Amino acid sequence: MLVANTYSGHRVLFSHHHLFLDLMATTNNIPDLEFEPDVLSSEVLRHRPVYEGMTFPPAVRIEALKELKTFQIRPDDIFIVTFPKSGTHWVSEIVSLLLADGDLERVNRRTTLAHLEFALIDDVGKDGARYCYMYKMLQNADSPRVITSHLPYRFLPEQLDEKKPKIIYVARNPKDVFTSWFHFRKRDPRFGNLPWDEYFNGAISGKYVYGSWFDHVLEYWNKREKGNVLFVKYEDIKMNARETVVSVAKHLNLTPSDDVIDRVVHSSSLDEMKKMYQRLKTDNQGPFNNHYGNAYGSNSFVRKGKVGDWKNHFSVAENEEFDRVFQEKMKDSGLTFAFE
Ligand code: PPS
Repeated sequence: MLVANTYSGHRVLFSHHHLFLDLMATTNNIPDLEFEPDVLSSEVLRHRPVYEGMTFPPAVRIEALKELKTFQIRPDDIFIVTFPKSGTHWVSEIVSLLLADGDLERVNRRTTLAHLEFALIDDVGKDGARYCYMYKMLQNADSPRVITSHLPYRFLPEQLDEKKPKIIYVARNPKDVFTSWFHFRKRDPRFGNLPWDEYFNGAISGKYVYGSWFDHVLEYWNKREKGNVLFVKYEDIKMNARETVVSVAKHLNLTPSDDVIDRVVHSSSLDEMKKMYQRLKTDNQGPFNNHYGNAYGSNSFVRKGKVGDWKNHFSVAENEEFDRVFQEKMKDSGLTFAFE
């Protein structure tokens, strides 16, 4: 087995997000990195795999999706599941801060840097890139593991039903999800410069990775009555972060003091998270911290953080079309969102 700190000097990258991770700094406390002996060609790395009717980012390999079904769940695992751009990093930070009693210095972001289904890939785009699966690293991680994923439920490990770990599903109004994603994609040259209107048509028809926003969100919405699933809305955190922090803590059977709650609310605000990612980059902390700093610049996962940014992109006609589709797909679900 090859351990992380034998890779000093290598550059490792998440191909989906095109994230460069320097493995130069100390790599203490990081689960073992076990790179596969075979290599990936640049062709594979451009390819978006399709599995059981769904398209995935290049860093998600079909064999991993198959193996994931038997991933061993621990009852104290905490899953954060989202459709992309819905607040994954925000809620990961809230959960991680709660686990660290609100102490920023003690926060463990090791397992939240990527999604369960992703592979770390070195030298993306070059023939001979090697890969190592996130879920294999998670197998060795300390408990409690905070595990993030964009997977629809049917792709998640089978043991979820039996072990019933806590799941937090984060949903965001889809107009802002697509707007956020549009900006994120713009930073990745492999997507080309897709103009907004073309992007909009693909997004509304569920053409991109992880499929239809509507299907994704409704699947988890319909599981919300199950005791282990907490359904959280991005806009609710924006409106009243404290209330969300309290309900997340309750869901995780944590009993933080008022002081801890205050610190969690403070440190998970947009401005504080921006500072935190910038600091991680400046401090050149281990690879898992550098993920944040090096991915598309220091503010990769903290951009505007607003409700209603879609208004800067949607035309009147697009908005009407979107509202029609939204009404149709969501009718009878009882699920509503704040759009501004
Ligand atoms: S990813 O790539 O799917 O994991 O992205 P994800 O983390 O789910 O979503 C990124 C968006 O979440 C916003 N964000 C926040 N908003 C408010 N407060 C805080 N603290 C916060 N942290 C992240 C981030 O800015 C992205 O949204 P946009 O609209 O692009 O700003």
